[in-house]
Amino acid sequence: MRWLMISPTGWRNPPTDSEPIMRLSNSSLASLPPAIAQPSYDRARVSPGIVHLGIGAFHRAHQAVMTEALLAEGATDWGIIAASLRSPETRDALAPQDGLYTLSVQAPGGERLQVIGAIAEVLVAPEDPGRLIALMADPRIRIVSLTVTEKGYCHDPATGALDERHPDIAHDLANLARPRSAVGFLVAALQRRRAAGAPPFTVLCCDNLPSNGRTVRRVLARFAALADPALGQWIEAHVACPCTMVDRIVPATTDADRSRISAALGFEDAWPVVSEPFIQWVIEDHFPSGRPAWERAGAEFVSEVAPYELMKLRMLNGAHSALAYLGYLAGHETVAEASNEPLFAGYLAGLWTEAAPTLPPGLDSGDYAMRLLARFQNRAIRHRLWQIAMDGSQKLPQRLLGTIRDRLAKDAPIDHLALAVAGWMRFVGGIDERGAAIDVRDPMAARLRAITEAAGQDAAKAAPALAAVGEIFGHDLPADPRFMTPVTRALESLFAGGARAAVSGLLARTNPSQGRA
Ligand code: CS2
Repeated sequence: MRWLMISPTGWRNPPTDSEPIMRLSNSSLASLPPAIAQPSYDRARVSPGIVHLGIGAFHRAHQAVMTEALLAEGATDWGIIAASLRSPETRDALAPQDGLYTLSVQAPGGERLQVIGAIAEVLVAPEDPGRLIALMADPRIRIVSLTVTEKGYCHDPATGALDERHPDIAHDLANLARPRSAVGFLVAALQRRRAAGAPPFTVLCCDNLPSNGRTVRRVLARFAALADPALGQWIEAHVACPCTMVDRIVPATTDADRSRISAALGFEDAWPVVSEPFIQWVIEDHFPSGRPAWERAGAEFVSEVAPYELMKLRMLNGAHSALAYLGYLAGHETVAEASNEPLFAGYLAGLWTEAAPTLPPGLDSGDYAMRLLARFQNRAIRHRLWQIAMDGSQKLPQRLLGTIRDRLAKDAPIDHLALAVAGWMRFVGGIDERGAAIDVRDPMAARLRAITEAAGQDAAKAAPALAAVGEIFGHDLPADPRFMTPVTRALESLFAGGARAAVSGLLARTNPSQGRA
C-alpha cells in the first residue's frame, strides 16, 4: 500500500476560486495522485453482506477500514450498505462521491491518506424506513452492525434494560413497519426474516457499552417480546449478538480537514474522516451466519471480550470523560491540550492508579496507561473535549461509576474518580467558570439543568440532588457516604476555586510530589 505523506501545513495543488475542483467519485480514482492509497479492487463486483446502522465518522475510520482491507484481498461479498437513522448529512456528502471518502491518519510526523471504497451506499432511514427494513431482511446480509452511540439503544444506562417509556420505543411498538430507533429496525427486519424462513443476521454492536452484545440482546429480546412474544423467543433462541471492543480516536472532521484533504486529492471530498494511527477491534467469535475474515486486517477474535472491554471503558473512556469535564472547565479545548498540561497528566496518572486494580488480572494496565497518555498527547489529533463531554448521562455508569463501585467494595479511595463525577456535575449546570453558557448536549440535559438551577452553587445540595437521578447512579451510590462525601467535597472545591485548583489540591493531598508547590 502506498501513502502520500504531506506535512501538516503543506498543501498540494491548493484550490483557487477560479479553478473549482471536481468531486471525488469512481471516475476520479484514476486521476488521484499515485501516492494516495485507493480501492485496488473492482467496486462493481462487490455485493453487500453488511448493513451498518449509524454512519458516523467512527465507523468510517474503523470497521469500514478493516473491511476495505479484505475487499482489497479479493473478498467480494462483504460490501457495506450504511444507514443514518436521523440526518441526511453524510448521505448528502457521500452520494455524489459514489460512497467514496478519504481516511486521513494523523501521526505526529505527518498525514497518510487512503480513499475507502467499502461503503456502497448510504441510506437515510426516516426517508424510506421500508427500504432499510427490506435491505436488512435480504438474506445476502449476514451482519447488521451498529454505532448509534450509547443513547441509541434506548436503554436505562444504570441497569441496561430497555427504557419502555422512551418515545422512540413507544412509537416503534405501535408502528413497527416505520420504526425510528435502531432497536425497532432490527426487530422489524428480524420479524421479516423469520416470516420468510430465512436465518437471522448477526447483530454486531460496536458502541462503548458494557458487555455491548449482551446489552443489545437484552434490549432486542424485550422489545420483541412486547411486540410479538413468539418473535421474542425466536430472537432469544437464534440471534447472535457477539460482544466487541472497538478502539480508535476519531475526532469530528473540521472544515480545515476538508480543505486540506481535498487539496491533496485534487478532488473535493465533502466528508473525509480523520483518525489517530492506533486501531483495535476485539470481537467475540460467534457468527452463525458467517463473517468476514477481519483477523486478516488486524481484528482479534477471542472467546471472552470482557477483560479488553473493561480495560478500555475504564482506562480510556473513563479518562476521556474525566478530562472532558475538568479540562473543559479549566479552559482547554482539546484532549491533547489538556493532557499535555503537567497538572492534568498528573491527574490522569492518579485516575489510572484508581482504575487499574479494578481490572481482571493478567492485563498490563501500566503499559496500557503509558500508551494511552501518548495517544491523548498526540497534538496532530484535535479531539474536542466538548465532543467527548456529550451524553455524559449515558456514559458515566460504564466509564466511572462501575469502577467506583468496585473500589468501594474493597474500601479503596476514590478521590480522582469522585472529582471526575463532580466535574460532570459542575459541567451539566450549563455555566462555565467565566460565567459563559456551556452547550450541554445530553438526552437528560433539561432535567439536569433544572436540578442544578434549584440547588445553586451549593455542593451540599447539588451533589445529592444530581446523584438521586437513578437512571445514572442507581440507588446504591447516593445512599453511600463513601461515595457522597468525596463527590460533594470535590464539587465544593470546583465551585470554590475552579477545576485547575481542584485538581491541584487533589494532587497535593494524594501525592504531594505532584501537587503545585
Ligand atoms: C470518546 C470515544 O467521545 C467519546 O466519548 O471517549 O469516542 C473514544 O474516542 C473512543 O471510544 C476511542 O476508541
